[in-house]
Amino acid sequence: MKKGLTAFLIGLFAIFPFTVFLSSKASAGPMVMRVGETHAQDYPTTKGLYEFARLVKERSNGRIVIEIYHSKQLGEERAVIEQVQLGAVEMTRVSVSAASAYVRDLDALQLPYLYRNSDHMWKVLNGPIGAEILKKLEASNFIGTGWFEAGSRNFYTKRQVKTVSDLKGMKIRVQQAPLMVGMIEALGAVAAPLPFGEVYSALKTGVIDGAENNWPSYLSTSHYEVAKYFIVDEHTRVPEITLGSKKVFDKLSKEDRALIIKAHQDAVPYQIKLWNDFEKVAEKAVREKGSVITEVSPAEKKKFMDAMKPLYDKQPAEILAVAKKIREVK
Ligand code: BDP
Repeated sequence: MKKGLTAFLIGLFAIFPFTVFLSSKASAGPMVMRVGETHAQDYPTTKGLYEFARLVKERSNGRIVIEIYHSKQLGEERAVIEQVQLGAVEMTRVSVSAASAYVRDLDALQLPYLYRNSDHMWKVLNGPIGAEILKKLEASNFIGTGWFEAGSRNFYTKRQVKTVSDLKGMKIRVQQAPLMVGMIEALGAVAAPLPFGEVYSALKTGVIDGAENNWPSYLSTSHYEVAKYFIVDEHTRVPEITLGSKKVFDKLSKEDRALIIKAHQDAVPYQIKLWNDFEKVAEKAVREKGSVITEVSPAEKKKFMDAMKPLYDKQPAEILAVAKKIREVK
């Protein structure tokens, strides 16, 4: 018995330093930050995140590792945003629309027919207006680490839409964001705010008559199979945003925080390039697969724009003030 105890104690002392070594090694291991992403692994936005992760790893000498959970592995956007807000998930890349349900200041960046083109949007995002809006996210427990390109959005439907009045009474899926619901109502259509992953079956079963998105998403989700009429009305340009959890970021050193934000910024030109290339590929692909594409004349586009006026009229003064500043950016 005594012998046994001695052997046990010797054994314990023998492994003690080893366990201490192991546990100290574990705490000195890389800091892992998970990023939720709704799109597939090969989608341009997901590839932008991989570039961001590569830069973070390289610049932190492997101390910070960004892991990308693509294809909704962590859940639909709204659910992951809530996890990030609570600090249960470190980061997520979402559409500004999805995030706007939590931070209404973001509405100023997604109003219909706001930007002249992508360059104009990037001047705004990279300038003081973008910086100020990122700062405002902190009050809601988010750290905005940066933006990505997502082109412009268009309607696609199960029966052909050629004019703005054809949309009247149609049930159209939008993102779960008050501004987007308002946009559909301004067109005299019925808004169906649904998670992204539910749109295919809702179109297929006829629960909705249409949806709206950019060319890449129309292709990647196979929505073109169940809503073959696409109208190039370009009603809104909604940037993507990567959100970090303030609870998590507050534990980082100032330097590491800056390193992450800079790495995201430096991944942007790569993501934009991939985006622009894939937008063309996606457009060509859906045309070849039989989608019927309706171009919009300048006169008809003006009607789309005019239809959005009641939506603008409903916006709070602060949002309209930012929209005005955005329009003034040359
Ligand atoms: C895509 C965005 C994605 C959104 C989706 C949607 O990249 O983040 O979830 O639209 O409509 O363009 O929900």
